[in-house]
Amino acid sequence: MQMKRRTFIKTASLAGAATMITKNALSESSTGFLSNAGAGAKGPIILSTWGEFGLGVPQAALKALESGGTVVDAVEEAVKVPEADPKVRSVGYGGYPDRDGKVTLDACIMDGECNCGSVMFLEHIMHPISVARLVMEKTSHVFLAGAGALQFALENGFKRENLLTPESEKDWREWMKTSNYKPAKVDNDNHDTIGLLAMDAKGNMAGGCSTSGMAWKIRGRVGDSPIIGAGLYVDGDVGGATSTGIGEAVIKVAGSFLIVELMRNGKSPQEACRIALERIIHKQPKYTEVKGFLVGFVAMNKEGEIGAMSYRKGLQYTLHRDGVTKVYDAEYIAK
Ligand code: SD4
Repeated sequence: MQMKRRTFIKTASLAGAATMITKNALSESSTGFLSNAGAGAKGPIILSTWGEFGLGVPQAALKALESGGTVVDAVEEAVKVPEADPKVRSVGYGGYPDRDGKVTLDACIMDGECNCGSVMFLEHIMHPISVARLVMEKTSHVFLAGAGALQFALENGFKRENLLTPESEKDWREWMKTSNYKPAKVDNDNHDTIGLLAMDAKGNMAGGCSTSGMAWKIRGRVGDSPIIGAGLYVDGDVGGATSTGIGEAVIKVAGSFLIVELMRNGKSPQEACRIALERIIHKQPKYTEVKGFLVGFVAMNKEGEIGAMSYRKGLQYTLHRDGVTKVYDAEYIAK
């Protein structure tokens, strides 16, 4: 069974002692993006899309920072958590395959100096975020795709693995009975990319994004997640943004770059997320007619203020700040 988002809302101390509270109780005080840390606030702050990936995500980032790692280490370690989790059917190992039954992965990573690396249409490698990091740090390129990305990973010591779990294969075979592919629809079957932004105690920022993309996608399809400027953008002078949902809609407006530029021009992260969503709908109103259409962004500026917003109700985000980790419901714009 795919792990259902919104099943549990969790809050935890920095030490990781988790307490469950009810969704309603949290929703009533769900003002994570409003109670900003204030000017000059510094990390560690860890902000990521969705709540279902669990507390292990921010904890992995914090552990990396506590043991002297960089903010890029923190991003990589955090993103590796859902990549390795077979219960997460939308990222890495256990992700749903394309319509031909092959798991193909997209990921990218970026730091505050605009160093970045990305892999797309990558097969057989459990941690695409680590390959993306290697592209960033060991090559003069930004994107590696498909067979070339796999070759690069294998040459650099990554293990070739079968990423299709029996559970995902079973669901794919079930889907094959009807082969009903609706790429504009996001639901519990085909979404939940991890997009993550981190700031360390000195205010250094980095971000990462990783996904198996839309379930049952056309073979070769690449979404927004590995596209620098669409699924992720970070500029340490300003802040960062990352996305989840229908990648095509995000690519069409260069969503994450747009949000960073709006913040550069004085918008708050929350305002910037809203404007980017409105831009999508303004340019592509057909999306409003698609049942279940969902695009969402999370953003953070260099002051440590955060934003999170989706087109439709349903996006959650996980925020670690001031020693506390909580899952929040994001605001949404659809009436
Ligand atoms: C994609 N944006 O491949 C990804 C999918 C996703 O939550 O985010 N799902 O288009």
